[in-house]
Amino acid sequence: MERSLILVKPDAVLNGHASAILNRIESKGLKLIACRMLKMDEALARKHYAPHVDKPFFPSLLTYITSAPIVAAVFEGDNAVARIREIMGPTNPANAPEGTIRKDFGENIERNAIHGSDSVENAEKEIALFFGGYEIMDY
Ligand code: IDP
Ligand code: MG
Repeated sequence: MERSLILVKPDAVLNGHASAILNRIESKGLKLIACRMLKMDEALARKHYAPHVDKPFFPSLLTYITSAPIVAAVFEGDNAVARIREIMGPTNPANAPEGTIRKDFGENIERNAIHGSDSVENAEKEIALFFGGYEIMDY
């Protein structure tokens, strides 16, 4: 069964939308199999966003993503990666369709409420990064 990692980002946690965002995914039939709350530090952010470290927006992204707690979760289901990307909407909330998480909870292209893995391969890497040494449920 396919798995995907999501992060409820600092803006959404600060605005009190963490459980609403998890519910958007759970209510579409994806199974919650791991969940933890943490504050990302710079080292974790640099690993998670490795493809973006040389981009002009990275310094701002680093400040933002380490600024407040996040909720990390793993969901499981058929086509979990693609289905969650669809439920999230595109990177920029301004371009996101009605009813997507980023449309309803995102503030701007940076503070866009949620991260979701973009491929099965990256999902496995991201799950190892956030849940290495933590329990993932089988039920
Ligand atoms: P994704 O989260 O939709 O996969 P990516 O291109 O992988 O988008 O970018 C990772 C994160 O970096 C975005 O979710 C957003 O928080 C931030 N980001 C991406 N592009 C920009 C930008 O042009 N300006 C500011 N922040 C950005
Ligand atoms: Mg991405």
